[in-house]
Amino acid sequence: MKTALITGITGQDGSYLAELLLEKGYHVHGIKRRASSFNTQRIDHLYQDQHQSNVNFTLHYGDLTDSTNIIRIIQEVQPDEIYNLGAMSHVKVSFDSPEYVANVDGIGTLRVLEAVRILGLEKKTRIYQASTSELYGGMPENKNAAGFYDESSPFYPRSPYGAAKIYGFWITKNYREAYGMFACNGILFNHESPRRGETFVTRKITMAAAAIALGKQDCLYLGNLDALRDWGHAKDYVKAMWLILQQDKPEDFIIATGKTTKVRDFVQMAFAHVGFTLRWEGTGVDEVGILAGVDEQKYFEATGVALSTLATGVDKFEGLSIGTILVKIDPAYFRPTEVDLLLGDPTKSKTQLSWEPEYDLAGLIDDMMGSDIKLMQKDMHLMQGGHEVHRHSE
Ligand code: NDP
Ligand code: GDR
Repeated sequence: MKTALITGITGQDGSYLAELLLEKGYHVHGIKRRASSFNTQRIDHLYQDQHQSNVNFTLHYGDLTDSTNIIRIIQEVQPDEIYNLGAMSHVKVSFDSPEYVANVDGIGTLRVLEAVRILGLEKKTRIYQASTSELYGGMPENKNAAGFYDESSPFYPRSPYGAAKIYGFWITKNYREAYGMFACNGILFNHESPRRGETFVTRKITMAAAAIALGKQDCLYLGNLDALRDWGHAKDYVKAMWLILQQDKPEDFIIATGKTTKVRDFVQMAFAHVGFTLRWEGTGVDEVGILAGVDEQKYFEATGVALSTLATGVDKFEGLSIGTILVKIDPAYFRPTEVDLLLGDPTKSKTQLSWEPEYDLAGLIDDMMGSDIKLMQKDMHLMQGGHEVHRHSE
């Protein structure tokens, strides 16, 4: 049985990767942070009582800012593979706590690599480092002739997060070259899922579209609608992480779909899932998305609710009718420096890893919307039963 250690196991990717490795027969160890309330919702279904026999899922308390704890856990676990996914991963928030992000996302990577070296595990333990398309910074002049970022495109990070992750990238490459370690960077472009954190733009949109369609929220406030992202599904991307560590020699790989979409169009597609068409009016901070039409059949298929009155202007839900403003701009979501466009070239991963994603953008949005409609309906049942449910759209 192979043994893997995942930092960031409580996050979106950590949870899918843990499922994948368990399916493959690994003993999966994960590092979780101590928090004042539970932060293990994404992996609670994997929990195992450690007193049982045949345990193959084990959690350890720890933090990437604490070398002593990283060394101790790696010594105890003696992992064949380490997936370093732990990070403060929100680009906008990294402008608020840049030093912390440098410590966790940058130096945290060094702590993992150095622990493996200190423990003499350089030849045993393979290391995957969660690198990111944010390294490219969306600089147009750095795209290749075909208009993509590829493994040889220059980096130009545009946030404290990107700057911290570039250190993680280079120190991983350096430990590979200096000490012959099997340490690889996966340069992953944006990937999303029903488990995506609620403050990333895709999840914020799908939760809001579901809540608005069910009459539970009035309006969705967003920042830059013109940003372009290469969005894939996290379930597909964790398969690539595993493949990267199964190769004969350590290398860095881009994982991307090779297609890019504007935030505005993602909004349109999410609302289309519930049969809503949006019309955009105004420019800049005054741009708004207005409800222009409703396909009742699609609404019924998505929500199970027959909506015979909304399209004729008789409000099914208070305040929601054709012409209602559903999307507004809040400049608070603008970033001091923005990454305008990301588009990755997955040729190397497709040819060398034989990696093929199962989801396209439409499939990803269906998955997220289906899940968020169920979530909102569950909230509404609880509220009808007299329970308090609080969700805030940050
Ligand atoms: P999430 O934000 O969902 O998860 C981050 C994980 O890191 C959580 O488990 C979090 O713990 C943990 N973590 C945060 N701070 C620390 C710390 N100080 N010590 C130990 N663990 C910590 O991110 P994703 O799952 O989306 O991403 C996984 C990795 O991939 C991250 O490194 C991210 O930067 C990178 N990445 C993500 C992409 C994406 O599109 N999703 C694209 C490219 C790279 P807790 O649950 O307690 O907060
Ligand atoms: P990103 O993801 O910064 O690409 O980083 P995010 O979903 O936060 O933003 C994508 C784009 O949408 C624009 N945007 C908004 N973003 C948020 N969060 N909230 C809003 O209201 C909003 N309105 C518009 C942003 O300006 C941006 O252009 C993600 C993270 O997972 C990183 O950890 C990872 O490394 C990169 O993807 C690849």
